[in-house]
Amino acid sequence: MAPAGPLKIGITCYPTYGGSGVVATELGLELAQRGHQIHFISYAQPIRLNRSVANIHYHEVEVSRYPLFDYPPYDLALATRMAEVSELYELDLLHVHYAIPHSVSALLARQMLAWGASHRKLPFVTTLHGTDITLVGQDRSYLPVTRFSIEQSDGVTAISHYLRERTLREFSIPNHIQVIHNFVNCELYCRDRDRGQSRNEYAPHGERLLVHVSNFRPVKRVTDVIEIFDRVRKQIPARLLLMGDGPERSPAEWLAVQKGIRNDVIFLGKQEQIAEKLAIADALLLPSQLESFGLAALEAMACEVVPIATRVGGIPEVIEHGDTGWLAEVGDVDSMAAYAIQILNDEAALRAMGKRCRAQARERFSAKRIIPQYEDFYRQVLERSS
Ligand code: GMT
Repeated sequence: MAPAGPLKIGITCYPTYGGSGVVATELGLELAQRGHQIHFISYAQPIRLNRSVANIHYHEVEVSRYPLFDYPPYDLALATRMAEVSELYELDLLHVHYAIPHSVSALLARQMLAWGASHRKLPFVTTLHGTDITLVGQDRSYLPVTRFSIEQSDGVTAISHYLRERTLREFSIPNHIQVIHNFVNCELYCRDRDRGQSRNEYAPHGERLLVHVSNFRPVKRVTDVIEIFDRVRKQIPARLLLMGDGPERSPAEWLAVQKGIRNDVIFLGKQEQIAEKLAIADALLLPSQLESFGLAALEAMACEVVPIATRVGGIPEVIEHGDTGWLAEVGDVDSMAAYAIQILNDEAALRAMGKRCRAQARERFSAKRIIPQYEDFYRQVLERSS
């Protein structure tokens, strides 16, 4: 029987700036607010866990360094800590975000506890986020172990229908995969000018403000962001804010210099409080090669910021072309610029679309709507495993 009241859940994720870590952390915070006991188990404190909150606990995974270990075995240290924390705090289940290597560690932890003196049951849920399937999982050196650990999971969720279909197709796994879309906290992500950074600081002469948020990996096509902005900038006074950092930042900076628009392109680096900056923008540029969901677009939409993105992966599940943003083919910077110019030139249409974006975020992707889906899913998993 699944426990009737609050659950004790261990959450593991990449604690740095990736979208999966953000989703895992926000999920933990939302669950804690609903009275569940949440135990984060990771090598560093998740970045958005920057305040002390009731019902949240953090357990750091220490990885021993030894001269023999050219590659310190984090996966094993994680499995050990998962088993230890589960036993000490009597966890009901583990929820791992991003299959590699977290679901392998969870599988080991489950085996260790089942084998141990207490014969404890420790079911685990794996949430697939994207590159764990679409890029990393396709690498032959990871594929068999990733497929195995997904198959062995007691429950599997995917953040979009696109990712679910692709996983079933390319991994040929027999599991049921439940789609639970990503969510946004609409109280935090909103167009609240008093709380936010002043728009004047970035757009002192009433320029339009465009924004991009990512980890600046090649899949994000950050140089396309600059190309789009350059075209927009030729037609209307505008400035561009870029949040995040990664390998494509330097090529993007150089392109902005070459185009002669360096002064209107502001690289802010990694930001902890992106809601405040999103809340002052007009449009978001997300010209990615692939997005299984596109959390940045959803967070922008909650702030009434119109997303202009590529028609790839799970993005069409989030943005309705022409109604709550604009979609174009990968690399079609001319079309994306044309959409931006059209909407930014029409204040009434921009604000009306912004309102529809927020309505869509609230109605389909709010934390209030999505978190109960996870709670139900946990209880189903616990029922099945009892
Ligand atoms: O690739 C990234 O942007 C990071 C990656 C992650 O797992 O940290 O993001 C994936 O998960 C996000 C949260 O669920 C999704 O919003 C992103 O679309 C997805 N990225 C890709 O599919 C490329």
